[in-house]
Amino acid sequence: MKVAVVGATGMVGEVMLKVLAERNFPITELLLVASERSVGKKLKYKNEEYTVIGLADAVAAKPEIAIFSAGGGTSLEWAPKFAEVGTTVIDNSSAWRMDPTKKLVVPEINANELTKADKIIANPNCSTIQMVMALAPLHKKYKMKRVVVSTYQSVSGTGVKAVQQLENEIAGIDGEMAYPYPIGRNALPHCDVFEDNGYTKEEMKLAREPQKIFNDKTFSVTATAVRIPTAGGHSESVNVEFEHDFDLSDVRKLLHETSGVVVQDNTDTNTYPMPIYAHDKDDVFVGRIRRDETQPNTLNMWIVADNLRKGAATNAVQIGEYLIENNLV
Ligand code: A2P
Ligand code: 11C
Repeated sequence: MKVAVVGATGMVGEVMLKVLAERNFPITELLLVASERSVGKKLKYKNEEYTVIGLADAVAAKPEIAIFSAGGGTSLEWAPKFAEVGTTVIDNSSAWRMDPTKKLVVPEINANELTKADKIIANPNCSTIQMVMALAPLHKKYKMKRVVVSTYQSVSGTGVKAVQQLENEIAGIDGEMAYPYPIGRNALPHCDVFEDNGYTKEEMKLAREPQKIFNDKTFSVTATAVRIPTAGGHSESVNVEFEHDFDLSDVRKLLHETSGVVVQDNTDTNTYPMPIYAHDKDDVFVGRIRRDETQPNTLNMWIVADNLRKGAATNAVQIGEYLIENNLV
């Protein structure tokens, strides 16, 4: 496969290259693409040096697959240009996610919807992906009615500037601020921008994207997204009300049997998921699984994943793998 990585110099781009190499993605030619600022820069992939090229040159090279992580504006403008020359674009930005003509894919859940005609495929938001990975097997059996989620999101979700802000604060250095307030020793109930309804864009992604991924509007999600001073890895406290009653041991069994989900749940040994241990892992970790004792058919759990891995790069690469395995590119 001739593969382009658009946004290769960025934080997700770097993880994308790592994941592609680790999984031995079948690459015959690799195009590393970034903004004009980075053209000519050298990057390494599997110990070989590559020169960064611009978007126009990448389109002219007609790659079979282009994995984008270069912001929504770049995706809106350039994904259609790649699609026009026959490239299948897997886009990690929010640009196409809610477009009814585009699929929003978590491979373990709905890759079977993909066809050869899908030339722009959207990768969901990081906090959505880890949540739906744990909800999918439970929804299938017990049917969700309502989900209440509160997130604890790392600064890496915001980008390099935010990681730098946290590091500067820890080192006691005055520097550029990515957030309107200090993030060290703080918690900001503010991820992404505010919308007119008083929710943030991140919270609305958590509300809207799962319905599209499950192709089901019979359940609803309400969210509060909070930025905390962790370097990497998002955590979520999730409360789910089901239509049918469940058995806790069956919930654990279903999660345990789900590929890509790891149950870490033993209060006797203080075993529960935490972001430092999810770092650099592709799995979604679930723990603190317990019944909500205040109302029937309702479950509480704690979900953690590396937001740059399964939340972004790994999910995108898995979509690419599915396309290849099923002759869809
Ligand atoms: P560059 O490094 O040249 O700015 P991050 O999310 O870590 O900020 O990374 C964003 C990625 O998207 C980087 O690789 C960045 O390239 C790339 N990018 C940003 N704007 C554009 C653009 N207009 N055209 C192409 N790539 C872009
Ligand atoms: C965050 N979820 O942690 C964001 C980052 O829509 O892909 C990814 C934004 C997106 O702030």
